[in-house]
Amino acid sequence: MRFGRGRRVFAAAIGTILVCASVLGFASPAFAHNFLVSSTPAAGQTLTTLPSRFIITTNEGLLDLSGHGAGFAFEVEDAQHHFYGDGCVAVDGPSMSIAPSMGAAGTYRVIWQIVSADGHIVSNQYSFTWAPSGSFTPAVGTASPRDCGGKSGGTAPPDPNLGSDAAKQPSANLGLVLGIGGGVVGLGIILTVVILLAGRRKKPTP
Ligand SMILES: [Cu+2]
Repeated sequence: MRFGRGRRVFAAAIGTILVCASVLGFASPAFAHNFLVSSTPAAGQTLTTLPSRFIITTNEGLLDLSGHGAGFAFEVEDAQHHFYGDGCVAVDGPSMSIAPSMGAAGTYRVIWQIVSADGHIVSNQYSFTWAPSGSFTPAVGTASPRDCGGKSGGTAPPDPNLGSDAAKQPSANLGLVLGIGGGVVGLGIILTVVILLAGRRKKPTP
């Protein structure tokens, strides 16, 4: 059976679209990382009293495979680089929280790390101001952040439901996403050329 040039081009285009769609469709869930929706204390907030918990809330359920926050971290650091709290992270649905502990009034930084729904680790940080109203006894900070006796922090255990590569990947950045997107487009172009050349070669010689 012989295809006309128009049909070959059409077939090549359809093939390219199918390949790109399948690769993109497979790759995109790997980049659906949880993102911060709200927090206590909030970024830039001036905190005057201690809430019952410090909380980081993300857009969807977190992946706490160990059941005790392995891979999760919620560090509170003062301007002198002292850390507060025991580092024991409680994970509940889209949120993680710690028992609050604060030192003297001043500027503080929260450094947080979560395990996304897809098994990837995402981390970020923000600052807030601590200005306790009334009487407050400052806690004593530690030189390095506590990790709840080794239970929290570190890397997340690999998810048996995920491919081993996916579970070990660090958080994706825009460069990686663009790189893969570029690779997919490049693959599509190569595939189109190959199909067109193959079609041309099959042409019977006069
Ligand atoms: Cu991911």
